[in-house]
Amino acid sequence: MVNKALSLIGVPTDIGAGHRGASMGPEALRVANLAAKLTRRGLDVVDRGNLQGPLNPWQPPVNGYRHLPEVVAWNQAVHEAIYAELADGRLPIMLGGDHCLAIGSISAVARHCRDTGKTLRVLWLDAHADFNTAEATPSGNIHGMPVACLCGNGPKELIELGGYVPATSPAVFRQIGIRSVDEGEKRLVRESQVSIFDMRHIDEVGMKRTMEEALAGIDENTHLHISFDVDFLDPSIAPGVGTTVRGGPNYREAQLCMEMIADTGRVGSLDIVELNPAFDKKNQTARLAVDLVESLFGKSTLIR
Ligand SMILES: [Mn+2]
Repeated sequence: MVNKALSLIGVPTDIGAGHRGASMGPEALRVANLAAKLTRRGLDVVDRGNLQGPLNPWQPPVNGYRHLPEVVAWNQAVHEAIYAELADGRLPIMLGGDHCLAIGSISAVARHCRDTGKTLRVLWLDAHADFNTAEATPSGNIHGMPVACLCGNGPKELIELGGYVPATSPAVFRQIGIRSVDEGEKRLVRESQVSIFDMRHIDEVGMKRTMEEALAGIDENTHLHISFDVDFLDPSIAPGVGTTVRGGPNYREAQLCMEMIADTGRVGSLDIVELNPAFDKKNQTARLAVDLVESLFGKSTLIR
């Protein structure tokens, strides 16, 4: 049975991204009525407002990282906020913000799982593997590095953020929808043996079997964290992201993905990241994200 007490936490920053604008994501999700739509599903939703942190100084990389001190500050705030909600028995939904913020959120979820003896499983819905390092990154943008950092491969300040190194391991991740991996990153992904269901896999076996595989082994002790990068979706339906990559899941595939996750009843925390209203058309991508999140919390055509 999924936790019915939800807390929305806005994190208005694009500090780890290569384009400005994801800082407007939390407000776009609110404008698209996220809280009211979840409340209508019978959930107890509290909007905690926005976290605060440093402005984006828009500087070039230093030693392979852009804005590292600012990324650390934002992620510390995220870690504390998410950990507090989980400790309070609530289900946190982080409204990003760019994907570097998953370092703070997932390190907090991993810490909560250690506290409570739960088994963590992370579903990483994304066009990108986000497994870059300072050596492999073409840009220095830390939103391309969160999975590596969470697995202990990154700058000390970020890998130590949750007080436990590494915060988690490649074995907890299932990456779905991947279709853009940088050259150096390909080797890192392979060496880590992180489980990736790329678009070719989805093309070959379909979304249904892909999700059965990604969800295999989940039991009543599993804490399921969903890290939903909106660029997971095909850009024809979701133009409001900074880094579009064509050939993503279509509307029906995305719905099936969310519905099958909902069916497990094990969702314990969620990130919604990389929504960029500066690239969107009349907030359509925010509305689509809200629609999919409703399905993630059990909206379906029929009573099942
Ligand atoms: Mn991402």
